[in-house]
Amino acid sequence: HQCLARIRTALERREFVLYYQPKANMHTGEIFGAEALIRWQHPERGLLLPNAFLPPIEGHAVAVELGEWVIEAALTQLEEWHAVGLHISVSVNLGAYQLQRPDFMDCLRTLLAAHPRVHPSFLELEIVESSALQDIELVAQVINACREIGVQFALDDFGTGYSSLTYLKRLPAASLKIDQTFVRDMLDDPDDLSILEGVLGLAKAFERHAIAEGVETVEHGRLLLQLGCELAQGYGIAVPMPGADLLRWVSAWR
Ligand code: G
Ligand code: G
Ligand code: MN
Ligand code: NA
Repeated sequence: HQCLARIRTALERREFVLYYQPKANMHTGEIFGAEALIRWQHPERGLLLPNAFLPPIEGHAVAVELGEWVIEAALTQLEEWHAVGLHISVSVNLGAYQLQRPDFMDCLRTLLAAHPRVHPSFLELEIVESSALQDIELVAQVINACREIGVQFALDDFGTGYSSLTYLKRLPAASLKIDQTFVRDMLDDPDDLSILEGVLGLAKAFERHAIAEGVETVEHGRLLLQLGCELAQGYGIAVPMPGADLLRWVSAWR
């Protein structure tokens, strides 16, 4: 549990930062949002990716504190961007555990109230779909409560969890993020292309937005547009970058 204490110290020392990966509408060229991705600027080990420090703290109180810090930091960044005329939305990744805590809505409302200049509709919460949801009904209630105040939801890594279709059916999330594994190989692998087409059909039938992740090349983008998928995120558009770089990047885009 040295690890848990070290994370808490890192929070106090402000060693965490959010990187942002732009999301584009490939049809209009608009940058409509960005996904916040946490990094740890570790004084000895350098910039650490979430897989290096999130899994060991999952389910511990400090993970909740870190999750709250992420939402707080994203709202602060939104406030700054909106003040300079960059009216994009930000999505943050939420562990299933955090979402199912009884005080989650209170906590979210408190964070939003501290940032009155940001309309809640600019905040989106991504549920990492591969993490098991203990109580789907509770999560559905949380999504509905969020919808009432304007906060959006997306099912992340859609298609890779063991109960994607149940989640699609039971959770009223506005968007599906198509997992990058399907997108990456769709040009060469007919199975992945079929899955992609199937997910796009489901998104349409259930009236959800579909956003393709892992769009790495122009060819990927072109095929996605042919299939009717306009929204995309991936290295082919931009890699995740510090918040301070994003405004400049958006100005130079196209
Ligand atoms: O940015 P990167 O590719 O290293 O992210 C790896 C994984 O970490 C992704 O699956 C992403 O969902 C997750 N992740 C990134 N930032 C956060 C965060 O702030 N909170 C949680 N719970 N997961 C995150
Ligand atoms: O939350 P999620 O699991 O979707 O996190 C997205 C992760 O994928 C981030 O760690 C991000 O750095 C990474 N990523 C984003 N775009 C691309 C891409 O085009 N290719 C690959 N290989 N990884 C990407
Ligand atoms: Mn995500
Ligand atoms: Na994802």
